[in-house]
Amino acid sequence: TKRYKLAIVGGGAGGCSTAAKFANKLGKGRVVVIEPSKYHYYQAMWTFVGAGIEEVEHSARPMKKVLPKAADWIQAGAISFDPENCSITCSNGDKVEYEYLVIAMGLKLDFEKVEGLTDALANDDAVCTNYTYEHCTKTFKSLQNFKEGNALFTFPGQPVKCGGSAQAIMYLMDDYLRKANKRDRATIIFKSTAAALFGVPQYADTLNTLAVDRDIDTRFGWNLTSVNSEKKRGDIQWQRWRHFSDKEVALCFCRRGPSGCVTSTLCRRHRMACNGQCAYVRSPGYWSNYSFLHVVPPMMGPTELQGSSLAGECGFLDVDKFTLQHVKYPNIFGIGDCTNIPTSKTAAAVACQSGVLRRNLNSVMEGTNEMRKYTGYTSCPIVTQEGKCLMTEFDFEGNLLETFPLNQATPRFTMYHVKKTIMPFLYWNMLLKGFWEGPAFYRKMMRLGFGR
Ligand code: FAD
Ligand code: UQ1
Repeated sequence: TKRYKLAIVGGGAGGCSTAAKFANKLGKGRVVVIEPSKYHYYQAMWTFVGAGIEEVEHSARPMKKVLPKAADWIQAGAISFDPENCSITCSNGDKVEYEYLVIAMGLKLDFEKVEGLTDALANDDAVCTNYTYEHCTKTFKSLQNFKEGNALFTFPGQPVKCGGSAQAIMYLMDDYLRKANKRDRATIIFKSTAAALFGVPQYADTLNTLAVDRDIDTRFGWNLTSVNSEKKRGDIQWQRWRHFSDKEVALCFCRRGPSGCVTSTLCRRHRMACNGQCAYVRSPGYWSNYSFLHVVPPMMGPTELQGSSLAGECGFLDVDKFTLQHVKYPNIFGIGDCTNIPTSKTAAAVACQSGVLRRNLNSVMEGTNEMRKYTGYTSCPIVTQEGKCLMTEFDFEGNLLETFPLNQATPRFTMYHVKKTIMPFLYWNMLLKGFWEGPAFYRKMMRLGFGR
């Protein structure tokens, strides 16, 4: 058994930045990071890898290089938690006891939930996903191999990390096919469990217009349940996910047809005039075929938390969404994708949370209990073509928290530059080293201290 002042489970964006903040402060040998992976991944780059714009190797660095030297690293997974006795068992047999614990294990991709998907990803040239290091290079190959037919893009039920990536690769494929003079051979379809392209109306509006302009068909309320890659051109099965209430479809923009919402082209003029039916999509059956299929796998809370007193109902770490402190155990905090904080799961959210966590964990260690509150800040950059990006930024309520003094609801080259060049630098050199706690300071500065 090893004893530490602070144990951190996970060395991803959240774990690594937290370790950097506390390792020097608490001193050598007092902080441990429990993390099984040999490499740390900058996942936000995978969208570009899938589109053939970046090299996959640039998204990985050895874990040893990114974790702070002053912290110990146990290269193993945490397999069980005993929060009553402040101890953790690791997959290599080590037992760790802690005074304080930060859980930053990320989330699990649940490929098995879609029947046949694992097999199709391994064996069908037309099926791909940008959501793992191993698969994202295949996306570009599938794209290059595409000849004609349906190009389908899925979006599973929530929670989904960086939901914008599901459509970014679609816009990049559209762009690629146009440049290759092949766009007229493709029917591009976004088939989503959600009710709209985005949960924030200002951004959804831009994306809807864009989908109309670029002849992209959007179908809401559908969930991919199985992929049959044995058949020649592939068959996939869908499940009616759910019908949406009037309130939900207020965000959704109608496809006008003779009976309201049955045609497959979005109507720009009527997009606000939804009569509450537009989640009902006419379907020739529950099966469709594909010549290209980009899947966003279903996601779930870390398996090691399931059934423990740490997880909430949905299987994610049960923390207070404002303070990031565990609801039952005051010496435990959570950060990032593994938590049940109701905001869009992104590295941008992790950055902002890391500042709140630093202050609040310090307060608890010092016994002052002065707690800062997380606003829910998150940012999801949606690349809309090579050279253009929509930089979304918002809080728990969907209020905009935009950094730049421009209209961010317009896709811009400057924002593409931010996503492509500035973000990797910020991620590796600032966030992981504990120096980047989100753009709040710059946002306020740009507004000369006025506004949110
Ligand atoms: P992760 O960074 O995933 O780290 C979790 C760590 O926990 C991993 O290192 C893992 O090995 C470790 N772990 C797992 N199980 C255990 C265990 N049992 N014990 C110990 N350790 C364990 N975010 C943005 O802000 N902007 C973007 O543009 C963006 N684009 C994205 C594009 C794609 C394709 C994807 C997949 C994600 C994107 N994201 C983006 C989301 C972002 O990558 C995540 O939200 C972020 O990495 C979350 O950080 P985390 O620390 O919670 O989890
Ligand atoms: C961000 O802070 C961040 O973490 C480093 C990302 O991860 C890659 C992001 O994608 C974004 C958009 C932010 C937010 C920062 C700004 C300046 C909008």
